[in-house]
Amino acid sequence: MSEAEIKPHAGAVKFTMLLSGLVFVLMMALGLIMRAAQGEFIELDPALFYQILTAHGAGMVGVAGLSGAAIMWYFVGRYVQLSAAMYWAFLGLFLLGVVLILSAIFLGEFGGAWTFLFPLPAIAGGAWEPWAAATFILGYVSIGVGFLLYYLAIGYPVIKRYGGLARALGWHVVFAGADPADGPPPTIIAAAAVTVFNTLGTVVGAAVLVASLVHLLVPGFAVDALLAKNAIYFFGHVFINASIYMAVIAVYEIVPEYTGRPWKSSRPFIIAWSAILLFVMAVYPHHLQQDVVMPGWILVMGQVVSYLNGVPLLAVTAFSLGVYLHGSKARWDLGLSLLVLGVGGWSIGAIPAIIDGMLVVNKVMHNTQWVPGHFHIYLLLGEVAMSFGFMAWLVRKGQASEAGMSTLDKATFGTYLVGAAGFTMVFLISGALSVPRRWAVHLPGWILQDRIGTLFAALVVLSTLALVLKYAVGLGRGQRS
Ligand code: HEM
Ligand SMILES: [Cu+2]
Repeated sequence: MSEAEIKPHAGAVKFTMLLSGLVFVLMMALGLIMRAAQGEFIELDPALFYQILTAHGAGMVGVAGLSGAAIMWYFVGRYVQLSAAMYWAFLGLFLLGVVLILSAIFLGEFGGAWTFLFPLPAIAGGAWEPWAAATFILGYVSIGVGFLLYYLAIGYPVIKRYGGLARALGWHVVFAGADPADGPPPTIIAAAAVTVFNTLGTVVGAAVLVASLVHLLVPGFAVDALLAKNAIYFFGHVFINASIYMAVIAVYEIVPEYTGRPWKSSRPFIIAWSAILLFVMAVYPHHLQQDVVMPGWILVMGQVVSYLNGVPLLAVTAFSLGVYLHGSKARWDLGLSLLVLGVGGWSIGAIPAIIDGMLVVNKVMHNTQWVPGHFHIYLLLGEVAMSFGFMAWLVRKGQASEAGMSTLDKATFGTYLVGAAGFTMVFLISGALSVPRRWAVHLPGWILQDRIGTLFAALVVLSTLALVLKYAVGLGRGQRS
């Protein structure tokens, strides 16, 4: 499909990315406020801290999903005809969900965290009314329905065009000996895999949301708390990982413009994506390793799959990226730098995640800041970096190979890198020193680290603001021919 044919989608995607960029900055500002409050730079009512924590968690996970979805839409649109109406329906439901969630938190004072862990929304101890929790849950339902429409809008034309789901995943190449050249492009393989696992994740999420909602309205309606926790973490783990797996498509599509070497659907690539499809779902019990009532084999599976989970990621994406870049004449600009940073940060962030997935470590680390430490690495230095890399590429001047990097670009990139690396390292160090996560008020001995973390966070907010401004100015100027 030619560039001209995807133009109508490009407008919707560019608008979504502008929205995402603004929400990223806004939610980062909320994060900065929380960190500054922990460090006693400012005073914050603990009730408000938990509302902000809820808004930051739900908002960030949501906008990571949104930006990832926009990226995947943009590139899948290169291969199949997509329905613009479906995209707007998705975006409309998403925004409706945002309004409901923000009302629940800031009007209804809901502070039960983005994980809405059962039965917390219903037993608020007077902190919020049941309607606030119900509104929060309805907001999630709206976003969930939006995502189901989105995956339908991608899955149906992909399956039709490539002759079935198995072929879209490239299985005829691996199992039936077809030539890899006859396989689908990397974007389609990734899109097919994400469509399968995130549809399953969203459906499981919807089921536990509805059960929680009924429980709120009819308190006599009993839900098995352990089952609900399994469902919530299956959904939460799969959803946030899907955001990165969608965003990485930008790497497959854009990096070849710089290196002049197309990203190939080799057999290892196809096998790795099928492995991801299984692992991303099988690994979720690493969130339940403190639940001693869980069957032992499930927890052991969570640990073992945690090890395996990193392999396709590193082998396929990080290693191939290195090979494609090595010895190529790629000229570095802001877009390429951020995309490469995204893959690097994602891979590095997997290491503390694997460590936390080990039962013996999890016993002592799980409710410490080690956890926000590891996931802020692969989100800030992973998904977010990829999203801003895609945005920088969208508004680049001239051909990818001609652009280069201005002094301002270098300063912005450097500040973001130092800020995000420092901010996440401080979380990891605090976690290793057993500072608990999700505490509004910190003990005197933790304040120094909190303050250092706050300063690094300020660098992240500043440089992200610069990235959004550059993108907005670039959009205003009208894009490349
Ligand atoms: C300047 C950037 C950021 C700052 C300053 C920041 C700050 C924070 C802080 C202070 C917490 C609470 C830590 C604790 O438990 O003690 C937190 C939690 C969290 N952050 Fe961020 N963050 C930033 C960026 C992001 C990004 C980019 C994402 C995702 C795309 C994200 C997702 C989350 C999530 C999911 C939580 C967990 C909420 C919970 O425990 O319920 N953050 N963040
Ligand atoms: Cu997980």
